[in-house]
Amino acid sequence: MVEESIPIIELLRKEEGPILIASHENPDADTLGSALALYLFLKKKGKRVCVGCKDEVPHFLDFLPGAGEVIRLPTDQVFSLSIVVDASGFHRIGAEVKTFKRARIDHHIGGEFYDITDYIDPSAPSTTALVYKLLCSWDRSAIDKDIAQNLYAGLATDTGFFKYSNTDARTFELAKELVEFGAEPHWTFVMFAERESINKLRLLSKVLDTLQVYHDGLVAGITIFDRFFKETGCKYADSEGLVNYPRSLEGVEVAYALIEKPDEGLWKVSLRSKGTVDVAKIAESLGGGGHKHASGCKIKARSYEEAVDRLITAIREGLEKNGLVKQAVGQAT
Ligand SMILES: [Mn+2]
Repeated sequence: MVEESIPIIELLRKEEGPILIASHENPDADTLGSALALYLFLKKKGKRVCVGCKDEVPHFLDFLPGAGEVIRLPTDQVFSLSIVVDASGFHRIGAEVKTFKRARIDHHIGGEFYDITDYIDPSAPSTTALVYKLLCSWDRSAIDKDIAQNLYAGLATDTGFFKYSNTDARTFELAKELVEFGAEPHWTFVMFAERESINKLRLLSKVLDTLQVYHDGLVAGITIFDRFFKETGCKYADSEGLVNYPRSLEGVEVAYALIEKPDEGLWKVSLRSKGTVDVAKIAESLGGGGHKHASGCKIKARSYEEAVDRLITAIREGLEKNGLVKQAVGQAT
């Protein structure tokens, strides 16, 4: 294997001041797995390092090695260098970070750039895949079971447990190496798939009742009203992954989940594509972003009807671009 030079390694090697590794808000396994793996590695290298997240570590991620060491953001501490992982920029941390230098490690297209030391590769299946490359180039011998487990969790979940279109031979090669370092595939799956609470299943039941289908079954979506959380005792983090239910319908090209956030006066949207339609472009047209097959945005609207209307209009434009539906008569081109 040819070792590529990764500039952020030199930056980290020289860094003597306190370092913060930050996940994005409402963390998933890729952002938190990346942050924890890098944090555990840097600790071994004798660095002064913290791992931070705006939110409390959610139940579904509490098994990640080192999860108990995550500090809540914001904090009064001033950092010399802060790195945001698996996010398009520092705004995705959702909390203020006091820092002299900033850097980003990510596999999203676009986003903010802070310095040439940013390590961004949209072809990577997960951010943990990039962190793994970074750690291998720096010091393979310092990768242990806990680090590998964090990296594997991000890789497994960002590929839908090796089912999504970002899964290829390199993904399995990477998974194999992480398993050789001690990551446990079965245990990881059990931790993610077989620890649901009764509250979460009650939430699912309410959410499935909201299923809507548009454009002859090409589009399907669900809505998670804020009252559902109150009625079931669920938290916002429990909405993670629910978009996969409308996605599972036969014939669907674009699936969405619309989540009411009355505290912010907006609706949060998760979009998924089964392959043809680029949902990153749809999200971008609404001020968001993401990948071709998974993206998100926020819609400011006074009512549910207005939010759905704007979302379905944007999705329709995406379908038109791919020739899946005819352009409406009289519509501007
Ligand atoms: Mn990711």
